[in-house]
Amino acid sequence: MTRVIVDPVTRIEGHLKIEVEVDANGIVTDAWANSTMARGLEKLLIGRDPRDAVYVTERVCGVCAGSHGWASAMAVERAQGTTQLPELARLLRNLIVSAMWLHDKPLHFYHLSALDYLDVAVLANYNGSDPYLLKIKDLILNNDAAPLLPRYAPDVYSINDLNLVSRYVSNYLTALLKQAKAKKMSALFSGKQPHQSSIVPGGVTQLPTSAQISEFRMLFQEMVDFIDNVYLPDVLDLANALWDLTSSNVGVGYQNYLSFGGFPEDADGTSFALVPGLIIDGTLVETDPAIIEQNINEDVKYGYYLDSDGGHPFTGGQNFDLDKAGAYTFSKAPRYNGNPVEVGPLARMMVARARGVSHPAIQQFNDLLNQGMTTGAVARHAARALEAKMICDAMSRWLDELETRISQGDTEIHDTAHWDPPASGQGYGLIEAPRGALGHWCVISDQFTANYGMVVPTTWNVSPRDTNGVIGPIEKALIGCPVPDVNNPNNIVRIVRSFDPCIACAVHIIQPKQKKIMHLQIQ
Ligand code: NFE
Repeated sequence: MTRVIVDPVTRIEGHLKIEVEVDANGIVTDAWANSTMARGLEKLLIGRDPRDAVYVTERVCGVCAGSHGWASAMAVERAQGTTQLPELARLLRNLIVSAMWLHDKPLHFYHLSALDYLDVAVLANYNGSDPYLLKIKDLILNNDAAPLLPRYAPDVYSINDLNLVSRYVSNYLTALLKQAKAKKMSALFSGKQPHQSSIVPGGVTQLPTSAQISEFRMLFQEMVDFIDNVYLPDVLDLANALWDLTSSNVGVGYQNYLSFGGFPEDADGTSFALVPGLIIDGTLVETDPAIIEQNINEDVKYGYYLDSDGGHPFTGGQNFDLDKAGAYTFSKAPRYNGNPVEVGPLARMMVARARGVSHPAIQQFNDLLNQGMTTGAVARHAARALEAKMICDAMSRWLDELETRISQGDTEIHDTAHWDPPASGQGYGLIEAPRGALGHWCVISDQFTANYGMVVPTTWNVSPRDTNGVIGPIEKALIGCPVPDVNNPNNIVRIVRSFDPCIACAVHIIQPKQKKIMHLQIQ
């Protein structure tokens, strides 16, 4: 048995340490996911006005900030007893947040994971005329090409075809420019990005002008062209090139998948562009988010928390026990009725399939499964990319509807009756963030926040063992992973990054007076 440690897992958000045991045949037999930061963010909210939570929780992350703001606004709205919003508010929330999904998806593929599969050093032989690729060739020849070069030596799965590598690296650079455009789309309707300032309890604060809508539409069209003609073909061609990787079961995890439902399609938020549902052991067992919510608990046996911090998110806490015996991570272990559950694009795709949702992207995903693609690392990339098509189609509809409503004289973007929180009560907000199911839980007492809970997508995926010894989804996906060379555990980082973990979201940190909480040794 050999212990292999990857610490930190780079090219993700935040600090994650992965530890695995590899047997004599080069196969992973056990795994531990260790989130090396703590999140004290919820504590900041206690004693504050519940409406502050929209803007405080957004600061958890620079990528899915609007999703947190929205979940937080929903929690306060539900505490008021409403899920009804003005139609324009629904459409604008959908567009503000979905534009950030268009920013997020290429970011993950090109900048956080495609390089896992490429031998970028072959660009030293580049003979074309693209000035950017020539610049990168220069950097490679001068040994100065980080972060483009992979962390570990290329292996049998690494693509070293010069044409393919040139294409992906060139599009890596293009994607940087496109991301800025997607972010601008979101900022046009929300004041600014990455931390939007329009979504508040009761609706949104900004009705866009016709000039802003036109600019949004123009940028949207550019993003659709990029997704159709560059991003999607790049992801699917990579998936095909890596068919061996898929058929060898690399990264297949639990067949448990959860979606809370994303982007409401009606005013009371009961039908969704991305449908809700829960699959356990491959079977769809529930479709009602309100029932799913009641059966979520966080286990803290292996997290650095007081035992009393576990349980349902309405009653959980954030009190650290850094000397707890057996603990190895700052992540709690969310469970549905005791089951670890994968969340994210693959989970949404599996739920949509199980619910019989009809869309060409789902059909294409089905075709890939029928051709033998397993639900592992490459399937997560394929699902994430194909979902972009579903989002673009929905955005096109929302944009048309927004323009039609405004042209008919509708200006109602906020319901002031739902601005003031109740003196006491509690509510939850469940949505889909890019990385999966996101929930906020808010308890209000004497007009102020008495407790606040956030169970974010990465907390589900990166969760540790629970009281029953059941390992978390990423830990599970690592079991069986081939590691032919323990000094170059490429497949481990490929699997982990296919989940697109964001540790900043999962386990944020506060360091009062810069007091050192942990010392990290970079290996
Ligand atoms: Ni920091 Fe996030 C998303 C949320 S994390 S990116 O998507 O919520 O899991």
